[in-house]
Amino acid sequence: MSRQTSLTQYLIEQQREHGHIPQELRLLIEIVARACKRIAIAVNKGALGDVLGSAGSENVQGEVQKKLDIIANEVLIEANEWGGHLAAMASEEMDGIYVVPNRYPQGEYLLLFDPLDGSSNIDVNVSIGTIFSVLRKVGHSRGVSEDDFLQPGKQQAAAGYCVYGPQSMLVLTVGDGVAVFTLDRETGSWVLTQDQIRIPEDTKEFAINMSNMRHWAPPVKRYIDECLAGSTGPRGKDFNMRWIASMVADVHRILTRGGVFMYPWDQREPDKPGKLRLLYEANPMAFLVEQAGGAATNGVDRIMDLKPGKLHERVAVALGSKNEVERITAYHREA
Ligand code: FBP
Ligand code: AFP
Repeated sequence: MSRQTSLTQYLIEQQREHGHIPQELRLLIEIVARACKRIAIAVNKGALGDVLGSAGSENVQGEVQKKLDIIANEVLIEANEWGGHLAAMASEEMDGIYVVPNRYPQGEYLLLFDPLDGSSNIDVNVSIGTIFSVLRKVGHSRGVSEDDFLQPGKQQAAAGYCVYGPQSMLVLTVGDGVAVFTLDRETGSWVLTQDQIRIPEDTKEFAINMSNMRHWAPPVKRYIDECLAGSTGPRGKDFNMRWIASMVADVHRILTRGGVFMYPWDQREPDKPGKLRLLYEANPMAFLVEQAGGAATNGVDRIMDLKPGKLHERVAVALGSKNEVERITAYHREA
């Protein structure tokens, strides 16, 4: 039997041989991965663990919280607060930042997460996930504030997601390509199953919520119209469409076989740049996609160059196969 590489081994090699990550970051990622394992177990139990359905509360963006949103948020906080590697955490499900309590040592890192992405899929047994991003606290000021989190995505030290689907998988970048780990339920280990994954530069597959078509801006409409025109249209090829409505699952497909994912601005809420959150969703996914050779923009600018103005900032997203994202971006610039 060939020897398997565990997440721990992979991270130790990244630390020791490649010098990519300090020990504190390695330990922090291991704790996040352990928390994701607990969330995976809760997701798998479903109704048997009484984790389905609404919690009867709303988050800061006015969205109804599911029980699993709250459970996953608590699991991530509990697992990470005592480790000594973090100064604070921020979550899509919490109004403000969560500063590591005084009873624990404070570290230099900041952890951001969407504890349970794809909430509308929880109760229908479709893939959902956890997305996370790690920043280093810059400057040596004592204490930590929301401002410390407002860094552009290009400053991320690590990012990843865990997808809870037919298999639970952890997809990670520490800035040295993208590695995929599959949860071995018998041994409880994250096992490396793919490394240095690459997104093909061209694709014939797009993912967008087509029911919003009439609300899109002209460049997005133009791009999708051209895809839909098929082999006799300007693109000269037939496109396929996929929309899982879990960003984690849609991005996972794109990392696996290419494609483009879009959640654009729409005219119903003209003052809102998009639906997805820059710090918890767009930045970590952009880091992964770029590390796999793809691209990620808000239609005009590279997502990871954007300077966040606030914690729960939203952003339009176009990411995936490089040549398609460049085409979408060019259409926006021409407009
Ligand atoms: P949540 O954070 O509320 O789960 O919203 C994010 C998300 O579920 C993405 O994962 C997904 O791509 C998108 O919303 C689906 O949106 P829609 O329901 O408009 O298709
Ligand atoms: P398979 O039997 O080849 O899996 O096809 C059935 C199916 O996957 C079904 O489950 C889906 O609803 C449908 O095909 C998807 O079809 P498109 O690929 O045309 O979207």
